Amino acid sequence: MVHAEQHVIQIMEQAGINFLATLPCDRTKNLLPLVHKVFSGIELTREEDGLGICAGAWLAGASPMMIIQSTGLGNMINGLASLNMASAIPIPILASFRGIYKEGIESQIPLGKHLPAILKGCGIHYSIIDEVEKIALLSDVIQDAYDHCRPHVALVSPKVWEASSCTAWQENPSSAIQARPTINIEPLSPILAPVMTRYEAISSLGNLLDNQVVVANLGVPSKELFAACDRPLNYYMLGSMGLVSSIGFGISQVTDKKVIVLEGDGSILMNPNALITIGQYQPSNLMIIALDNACYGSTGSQRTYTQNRMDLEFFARICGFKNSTRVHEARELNKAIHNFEQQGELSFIHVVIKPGNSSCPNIPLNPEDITKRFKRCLEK
Ligand SMILES: Cc1ncc(C[n+]2csc(CCOP(=O)(O)OP(=O)(O)O)c2C)c(N)n1
Repeated sequence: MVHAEQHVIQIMEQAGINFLATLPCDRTKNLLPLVHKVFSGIELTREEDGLGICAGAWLAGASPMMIIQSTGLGNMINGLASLNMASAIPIPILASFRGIYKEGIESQIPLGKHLPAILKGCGIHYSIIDEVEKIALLSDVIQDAYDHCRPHVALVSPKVWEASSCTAWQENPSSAIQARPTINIEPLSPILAPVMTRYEAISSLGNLLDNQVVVANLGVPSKELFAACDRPLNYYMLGSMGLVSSIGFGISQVTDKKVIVLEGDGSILMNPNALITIGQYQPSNLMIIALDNACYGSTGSQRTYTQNRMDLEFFARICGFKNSTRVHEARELNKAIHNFEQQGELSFIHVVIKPGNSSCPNIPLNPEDITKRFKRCLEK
């Protein structure tokens, strides 16, 4: 007899899924080891991060899907709306629907009870799979997400797995009992007073770009990149603050091209999970350029914590970016990028810059057009 878990895998295979992002729920603990054997993918540390990673993978030509706990949807609403819906990026999501069926954890109940109404209110499509006989609906969920380039959530009740005799999770003993490697950090160079503006740093990139992908942080950084050197291989992020490195990472998992991410300090501090996950996977074609003006430059230059104690290069190092450097001038920045081109190793460049925005106009393209133009060019 085919378990519910095997049935889900068959549906995913038939639908052409080839990239996965997951975060565990107790109720999917038998499904997870099985799907990770069949599909390549990423084990997440926060669900919203998965939206960025899957969006990047899709932009580069993959067919991603997410498997999460329904509580994670609470962490994803902004990403679903301002990235997937605004830019017409598909994502089918299997969410283990907690808080509604034989729930033993009281804290699951308030969100679970209201989740369908929350999704409906946000215009996010969902389907409820509350019986094992309804698993085939997952196929429609995946097809709808891809046909209409939008998110579609399958809320899968714990009842669906109840009768399954699958015990896959027990076959995977945790390796946590083994000794773990210690991380030694070499002393880092000092953070000096900034001399360059963000626009000067971004403009200096222009001459170095050939067929690399560039993904730019939301707000003024995207506008400045557009003004300095617009090209179809630039992806301008217009919402989903914190997901720029996640998108770049997702792209790097599917393309052989070099991927450059223009990060911001506020953005990294909003989603440090992105660097944590990237450090685990060590994509050799990814470079993150962190443009650190120690403030939320795009919204009025309110200070961020990089002004004091929070050293982004140090943080990147402990996340696993062995190849990192700190620069203050355009000449050093260009040299660091050149080194990345030569070495082909996961890299992090901490660029210490002055606050201040140039007076660039808005990008005259809507999110959907930016997405279409970029995807077409990347898939060529
Ligand atoms: C979830 C969310 N919170 C707040 C904002 C408002 N916002 C837009 S850009 C931005 C500042 C980004 O700062 P940083 O990443 O350091 O880039 P900078 O503009 O300084 O280059 C903020 C707070 C938002 N768009 N989304």
